Amino acid sequence: MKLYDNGFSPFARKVRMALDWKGLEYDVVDGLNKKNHGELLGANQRIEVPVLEDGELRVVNSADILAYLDHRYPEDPLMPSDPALRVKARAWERCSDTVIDAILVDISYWSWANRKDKQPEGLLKAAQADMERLYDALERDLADKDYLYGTITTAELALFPHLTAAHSLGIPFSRDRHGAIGKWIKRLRTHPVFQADLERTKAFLTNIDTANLETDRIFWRGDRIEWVLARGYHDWFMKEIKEDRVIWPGLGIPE
Ligand SMILES: N[C@@H](CCC(=O)N[C@@H](CS)C(=O)NCC(=O)O)C(=O)O
Repeated sequence: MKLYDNGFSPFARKVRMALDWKGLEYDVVDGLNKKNHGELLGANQRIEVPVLEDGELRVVNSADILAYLDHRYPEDPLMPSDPALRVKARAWERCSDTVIDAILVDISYWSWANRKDKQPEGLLKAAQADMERLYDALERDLADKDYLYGTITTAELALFPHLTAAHSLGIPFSRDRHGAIGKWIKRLRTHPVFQADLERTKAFLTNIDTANLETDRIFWRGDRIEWVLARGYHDWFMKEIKEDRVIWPGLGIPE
Protein backbone atom coordinates (compact mmCIF):
# COMPACT_ATOMS: atom_id res chain seq x y z
CA MET A 1 0.00 0.00 0.00
CA LYS A 2 1.03 3.57 -0.57
CA LEU A 3 -0.12 6.48 1.57
CA TYR A 4 0.07 10.12 0.50
CA ASP A 5 0.71 11.55 3.89
CA ASN A 6 1.98 14.63 5.69
CA GLY A 7 3.26 14.89 9.26
CA PHE A 8 1.29 18.11 9.79
CA SER A 9 -2.09 16.75 8.64
CA PRO A 10 -4.46 15.41 11.34
CA PHE A 11 -6.29 13.43 8.64
CA ALA A 12 -3.13 11.74 7.38
CA ARG A 13 -2.17 11.02 11.00
CA LYS A 14 -5.57 9.40 11.56
CA VAL A 15 -5.11 7.10 8.56
CA ARG A 16 -1.56 6.20 9.49
CA MET A 17 -2.66 5.24 13.00
CA ALA A 18 -5.45 3.10 11.51
CA LEU A 19 -2.92 1.28 9.30
CA ASP A 20 -0.64 0.75 12.31
CA TRP A 21 -3.60 -0.38 14.44
CA LYS A 22 -4.30 -3.10 11.89
CA GLY A 23 -0.62 -3.95 11.49
CA LEU A 24 -0.67 -3.26 7.74
CA GLU A 25 2.51 -2.46 5.78
CA TYR A 26 2.67 0.71 3.70
CA ASP A 27 5.02 3.16 2.02
CA VAL A 28 4.58 6.90 2.44
CA VAL A 29 4.99 9.92 0.16
CA ASP A 30 4.77 13.39 1.71
CA GLY A 31 2.01 14.76 -0.54
CA LEU A 32 2.24 18.30 0.85
CA ASN A 33 5.94 18.66 0.13
CA LYS A 34 5.77 21.05 -2.84
CA LYS A 35 8.03 18.82 -4.89
CA ASN A 36 5.35 16.06 -4.66
CA HIS A 37 2.31 18.25 -5.50
CA GLY A 38 2.24 17.01 -9.12
CA GLU A 39 2.17 13.40 -7.97
CA LEU A 40 -0.55 14.18 -5.40
CA LEU A 41 -2.66 15.91 -8.07
CA GLY A 42 -2.45 12.69 -10.10
CA ALA A 43 -3.79 10.76 -7.10
CA ASN A 44 -6.43 13.20 -5.84
CA GLN A 45 -7.87 16.03 -7.90
CA ARG A 46 -8.55 17.98 -4.70
CA ILE A 47 -4.77 17.98 -4.07
CA GLU A 48 -5.37 16.88 -0.49
CA VAL A 49 -3.80 14.26 1.71
CA PRO A 50 -4.48 11.55 2.77
CA VAL A 51 -4.84 9.28 -0.25
CA LEU A 52 -4.41 5.52 0.08
CA GLU A 53 -3.46 3.28 -2.81
CA ASP A 54 -4.06 -0.40 -2.22
CA GLY A 55 -2.93 -2.20 -5.36
CA GLU A 56 -5.06 -0.83 -8.20
CA LEU A 57 -7.55 0.79 -5.84
CA ARG A 58 -7.28 4.40 -4.77
CA VAL A 59 -9.25 5.76 -1.80
CA VAL A 60 -9.47 9.45 -0.82
CA ASN A 61 -10.89 11.21 2.26
CA SER A 62 -9.81 9.94 5.66
CA ALA A 63 -13.22 8.70 6.87
CA ASP A 64 -13.70 6.78 3.61
CA ILE A 65 -10.20 5.34 3.91
CA LEU A 66 -10.90 4.12 7.46
CA ALA A 67 -14.24 2.61 6.39
CA TYR A 68 -12.46 0.93 3.44
CA LEU A 69 -9.72 -0.47 5.69
CA ASP A 70 -12.25 -1.85 8.17
CA HIS A 71 -14.23 -3.55 5.41
CA ARG A 72 -11.23 -4.89 3.51
CA TYR A 73 -9.13 -5.84 6.58
CA PRO A 74 -11.73 -6.62 9.28
CA GLU A 75 -9.24 -7.93 11.83
CA ASP A 76 -8.62 -5.46 14.68
CA PRO A 77 -11.76 -3.45 13.89
CA LEU A 78 -11.85 0.33 14.10
CA MET A 79 -15.55 0.43 14.94
CA PRO A 80 -17.63 -1.09 17.77
CA SER A 81 -19.93 -3.93 16.65
CA ASP A 82 -23.02 -2.45 18.32
CA PRO A 83 -24.95 -0.40 15.69
CA ALA A 84 -25.85 2.42 18.11
CA LEU A 85 -22.23 2.77 19.27
CA ARG A 86 -21.04 2.78 15.65
CA VAL A 87 -23.33 5.72 14.97
CA LYS A 88 -21.92 7.55 18.00
CA ALA A 89 -18.27 6.79 17.14
CA ARG A 90 -18.82 8.02 13.60
CA ALA A 91 -20.51 11.18 14.96
CA TRP A 92 -17.38 12.08 17.00
CA GLU A 93 -15.15 11.27 14.04
CA ARG A 94 -17.25 13.56 11.83
CA CYS A 95 -17.33 16.31 14.45
CA SER A 96 -13.57 16.07 14.81
CA ASP A 97 -13.01 16.14 11.03
CA THR A 98 -15.38 18.98 10.24
CA VAL A 99 -15.69 21.18 13.35
CA ILE A 100 -12.72 20.66 15.67
CA ASP A 101 -10.34 20.59 12.69
CA ALA A 102 -11.85 23.83 11.36
CA ILE A 103 -11.51 25.67 14.67
CA LEU A 104 -7.95 24.58 15.41
CA VAL A 105 -6.61 24.93 11.88
CA ASP A 106 -8.23 28.35 11.39
CA ILE A 107 -6.45 29.76 14.42
CA SER A 108 -3.16 28.02 13.62
CA TYR A 109 -2.25 30.02 10.50
CA TRP A 110 -0.41 32.69 12.50
CA SER A 111 1.88 30.10 14.02
CA TRP A 112 3.21 28.44 10.86
CA ALA A 113 2.15 30.28 7.69
CA ASN A 114 4.12 33.17 6.27
CA ARG A 115 1.90 36.06 7.40
CA LYS A 116 2.55 39.73 7.98
CA ASP A 117 -0.78 40.44 9.71
CA LYS A 118 -1.88 39.67 13.27
CA GLN A 119 -4.59 37.11 14.06
CA PRO A 120 -7.96 38.93 13.67
CA GLU A 121 -9.28 40.38 16.92
CA GLY A 122 -11.57 37.98 18.80
CA LEU A 123 -10.80 34.91 16.67
CA LEU A 124 -9.02 33.05 19.47
CA LYS A 125 -11.81 33.92 21.93
CA ALA A 126 -14.43 32.56 19.50
CA ALA A 127 -12.37 29.38 19.13
CA GLN A 128 -12.02 29.03 22.91
CA ALA A 129 -15.78 29.43 23.43
CA ASP A 130 -16.64 26.82 20.79
CA MET A 131 -13.99 24.37 21.99
CA GLU A 132 -15.28 24.73 25.54
CA ARG A 133 -18.67 23.39 24.38
CA LEU A 134 -16.99 20.55 22.50
CA TYR A 135 -14.83 19.63 25.50
CA ASP A 136 -17.93 19.61 27.74
CA ALA A 137 -19.68 17.21 25.37
CA LEU A 138 -16.65 14.94 25.16
CA GLU A 139 -16.31 14.94 28.96
CA ARG A 140 -20.01 13.96 29.22
CA ASP A 141 -19.55 11.07 26.74
CA LEU A 142 -16.36 9.82 28.35
CA ALA A 143 -17.77 9.96 31.90
CA ASP A 144 -15.62 7.42 33.76
CA LYS A 145 -14.93 5.15 30.80
CA ASP A 146 -11.48 4.14 29.53
CA TYR A 147 -12.48 4.75 25.90
CA LEU A 148 -15.49 6.44 24.32
CA TYR A 149 -17.10 3.27 23.01
CA GLY A 150 -15.53 0.28 24.76
CA THR A 151 -12.32 0.13 22.77
CA ILE A 152 -10.26 2.43 20.58
CA THR A 153 -12.35 3.48 17.56
CA THR A 154 -12.20 5.94 14.68
CA ALA A 155 -13.39 8.58 17.16
CA GLU A 156 -10.15 8.27 19.15
CA LEU A 157 -8.02 8.19 15.98
CA ALA A 158 -9.68 11.35 14.70
CA LEU A 159 -9.68 13.31 17.96
CA PHE A 160 -6.17 12.51 19.22
CA PRO A 161 -4.13 14.60 16.70
CA HIS A 162 -6.32 17.64 17.37
CA LEU A 163 -6.58 17.41 21.12
CA THR A 164 -2.84 16.91 21.58
CA ALA A 165 -2.24 20.11 19.55
CA ALA A 166 -4.92 22.20 21.26
CA HIS A 167 -2.76 23.14 24.24
CA SER A 168 0.01 24.68 22.14
CA LEU A 169 -2.63 26.57 20.12
CA GLY A 170 -3.96 28.20 23.29
CA ILE A 171 -7.21 26.22 23.60
CA PRO A 172 -6.49 23.48 26.14
CA PHE A 173 -9.21 21.53 27.91
CA SER A 174 -9.59 22.40 31.58
CA ARG A 175 -7.57 20.23 33.96
CA ASP A 176 -10.32 20.77 36.60
CA ARG A 177 -13.52 20.44 34.62
CA HIS A 178 -12.37 17.97 31.97
CA GLY A 179 -10.68 15.34 34.14
CA ALA A 180 -12.02 12.41 32.09
CA ILE A 181 -10.52 13.89 28.90
CA GLY A 182 -7.18 14.32 30.67
CA LYS A 183 -7.13 10.67 31.83
CA TRP A 184 -8.23 9.40 28.44
CA ILE A 185 -5.51 11.33 26.56
CA LYS A 186 -2.95 10.08 29.07
CA ARG A 187 -4.15 6.50 28.50
CA LEU A 188 -3.99 6.89 24.70
CA ARG A 189 -0.46 8.31 24.95
CA THR A 190 0.72 5.01 26.48
CA HIS A 191 -0.53 2.96 23.50
CA PRO A 192 2.23 2.13 20.96
CA VAL A 193 0.13 3.28 17.97
CA PHE A 194 -0.47 6.71 19.53
CA GLN A 195 3.10 6.92 20.82
CA ALA A 196 4.42 6.29 17.31
CA ASP A 197 2.12 9.02 15.97
CA LEU A 198 3.44 11.55 18.50
CA GLU A 199 7.04 10.62 17.74
CA ARG A 200 6.50 11.02 13.97
CA THR A 201 4.78 14.36 14.51
CA LYS A 202 7.55 15.59 16.78
CA ALA A 203 10.20 14.57 14.23
CA PHE A 204 8.25 16.31 11.45
CA LEU A 205 7.94 19.53 13.47
CA THR A 206 11.62 19.45 14.44
CA ASN A 207 12.50 19.37 10.74
CA ILE A 208 9.70 21.67 9.55
CA ASP A 209 12.21 23.98 7.83
CA THR A 210 12.96 21.22 5.36
CA ALA A 211 9.29 20.16 4.90
CA ASN A 212 8.87 22.41 1.84
CA LEU A 213 5.24 23.24 2.69
CA GLU A 214 3.24 25.96 0.93
CA THR A 215 3.22 28.76 3.52
CA ASP A 216 2.42 31.91 1.47
CA ARG A 217 -1.11 30.92 0.51
CA ILE A 218 -3.66 28.96 2.54
CA PHE A 219 -5.55 25.98 1.16
CA TRP A 220 -9.18 26.71 2.12
CA ARG A 221 -11.80 23.98 2.02
CA GLY A 222 -15.47 24.02 2.98
CA ASP A 223 -15.59 23.26 6.70
CA ARG A 224 -12.77 25.64 7.55
CA ILE A 225 -14.47 28.43 5.55
CA GLU A 226 -17.80 27.71 7.24
CA TRP A 227 -16.40 28.25 10.74
CA VAL A 228 -14.57 31.46 9.92
CA LEU A 229 -17.63 32.93 8.15
CA ALA A 230 -20.07 31.76 10.82
CA ARG A 231 -17.98 33.55 13.46
CA GLY A 232 -18.20 36.82 11.52
CA TYR A 233 -14.84 37.02 9.76
CA HIS A 234 -16.24 37.39 6.24
CA ASP A 235 -14.53 40.76 5.56
CA TRP A 236 -11.20 39.32 6.60
CA PHE A 237 -11.78 36.26 4.40
CA MET A 238 -12.79 38.36 1.37
CA LYS A 239 -9.56 40.33 1.77
CA GLU A 240 -7.63 37.06 1.77
CA ILE A 241 -9.27 36.13 -1.54
CA LYS A 242 -8.75 39.56 -3.11
CA GLU A 243 -5.12 39.62 -2.05
CA ASP A 244 -4.53 36.19 -3.59
CA ARG A 245 -3.68 34.34 -0.38
CA VAL A 246 -6.15 31.50 -1.05
CA ILE A 247 -5.66 28.15 -2.78
CA TRP A 248 -8.89 26.35 -3.69
CA PRO A 249 -9.28 22.57 -3.78
CA GLY A 250 -10.13 20.90 -7.10
CA LEU A 251 -13.59 19.46 -7.79
CA GLY A 252 -12.70 15.95 -6.65
CA ILE A 253 -14.69 14.32 -9.46
CA PRO A 254 -14.59 10.50 -8.97
CA GLU A 255 -12.17 8.79 -11.35
N1 LIG B 1 -11.92 15.64 4.25
C1 LIG B 1 -10.52 15.36 4.03
C2 LIG B 1 -9.71 16.56 4.50
C3 LIG B 1 -8.25 16.42 4.19
C4 LIG B 1 -7.49 17.73 4.37
O1 LIG B 1 -8.03 18.76 4.80
N2 LIG B 1 -6.21 17.67 4.04
C5 LIG B 1 -5.39 18.86 4.11
C6 LIG B 1 -4.26 18.68 5.12
S1 LIG B 1 -4.88 18.63 6.77
C7 LIG B 1 -4.68 19.06 2.78
O2 LIG B 1 -4.23 18.13 2.17
N3 LIG B 1 -4.58 20.31 2.33
C8 LIG B 1 -3.88 20.67 1.14
C9 LIG B 1 -2.84 21.69 1.39
O3 LIG B 1 -2.68 22.14 2.53
O4 LIG B 1 -2.13 22.02 0.43
C10 LIG B 1 -10.14 14.08 4.75
O5 LIG B 1 -10.80 13.73 5.74
O6 LIG B 1 -9.21 13.38 4.31
